[in-house]
Amino acid sequence: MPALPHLASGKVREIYEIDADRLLFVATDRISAYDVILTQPIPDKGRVLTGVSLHFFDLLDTPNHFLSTDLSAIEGVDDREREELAGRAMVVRRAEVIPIECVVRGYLYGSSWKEYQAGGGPTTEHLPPGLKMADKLPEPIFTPATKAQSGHDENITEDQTRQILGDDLYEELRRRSLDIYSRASDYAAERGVILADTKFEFGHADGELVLIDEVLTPDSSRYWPADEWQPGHPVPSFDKQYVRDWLDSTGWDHEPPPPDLPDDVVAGTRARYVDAYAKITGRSFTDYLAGR
Ligand code: Q0Z
Repeated sequence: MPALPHLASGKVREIYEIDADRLLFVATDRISAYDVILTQPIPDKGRVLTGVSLHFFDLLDTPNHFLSTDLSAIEGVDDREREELAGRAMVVRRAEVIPIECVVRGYLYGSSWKEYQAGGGPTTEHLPPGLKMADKLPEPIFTPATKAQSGHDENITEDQTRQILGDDLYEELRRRSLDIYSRASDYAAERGVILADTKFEFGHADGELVLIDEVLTPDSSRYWPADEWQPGHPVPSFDKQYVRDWLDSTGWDHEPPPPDLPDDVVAGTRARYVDAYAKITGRSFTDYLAGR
C-alpha cells in the first residue's frame, strides 16, 4: 500500500523496504481459517497482532528486530497511509533470515499430536509413550520446522536441524526459543491463559542473533483459555474458534472460495481478537489504540 518497494507478502502480512537496513513490517486485517484467506477483513485484527508483538518485545527484552512504530520520518508514506498503518506497522532491522521455524511446544496438539498418534515423527522423538491429545508435556520441547514448497511447514528431526544450522547455532536457537517460551508461558499462566505452543523466527543483524517477525501473537501461537483445557479433548482456540464454528455451520468444505462472513460474524470475530489482546497482555486494547 505505501509507495515503498514491496519486499514480501505473507498470507496476512506484508513487508516493504525502507532502506538497506530497515523494513516496514505490516500486519493486515486479513484472516485465514482452515488455511484459506477469508473474503472479509476483520477490522483492527492487524493492530491486535502488532500490539501483542510489541508487548512481548518490550517484556522479553531479548535482542530483536523492532526499531520503532514512528512512521513520521519515513519517506514514501503519506498522511492517509500513516493513519491506515498506525498501530499495525513496525519499522524493523533488516536481518539475514535463518530458514528454520523455531517451534516450542508445551502441550501435545495439532500436527505433533497427529504424528504421535500415527506412531511418532520428528516432533515426538523425545516424548514418552502414553500421552493423550492436549496433554501437558513433561517439559517444553523444541521442534523446528522448515518452510516447505507447499507453504506448509514441515517438521524436521533434531539431526536434520543440526545438519542445516550446525551444532552451535542449533543449540543457541534452542536455548533462546525455550527461554522465551518459558517466560511467555509463565506470563500467560498468571492471566488464566495457556500458551500451548508457539513459533519464532530468528535472523542475524550486525553479527547479532535477533528475534524477528511477529512474536507470540494468536497467529503464531496456540493460546487456550485455561478453564477450557481438558486433556484428551480438543481445546477451542481463543481467537478463531468462533469464526471456524460459523464457517462449519454453513457446510463449507474448506476449499476456496470461502463463504462471505455476515457483518455480525465479522463483528463477533473482531470482539474476540480485542478480547484476546486484553487477556494475553493484561492491557486494554482501547488504551493501545489511543497510544498508537
Ligand atoms: C520476514 C515474512 C511477512 C512475508 C522476510 N527483520 C527482517 N529482516 C529480513 N527479513 C525479514 C524480517 Cl522480519 C523477513 N519474512 C517472513 C513476513 C510477509 C514473509 F510479513 N520475510
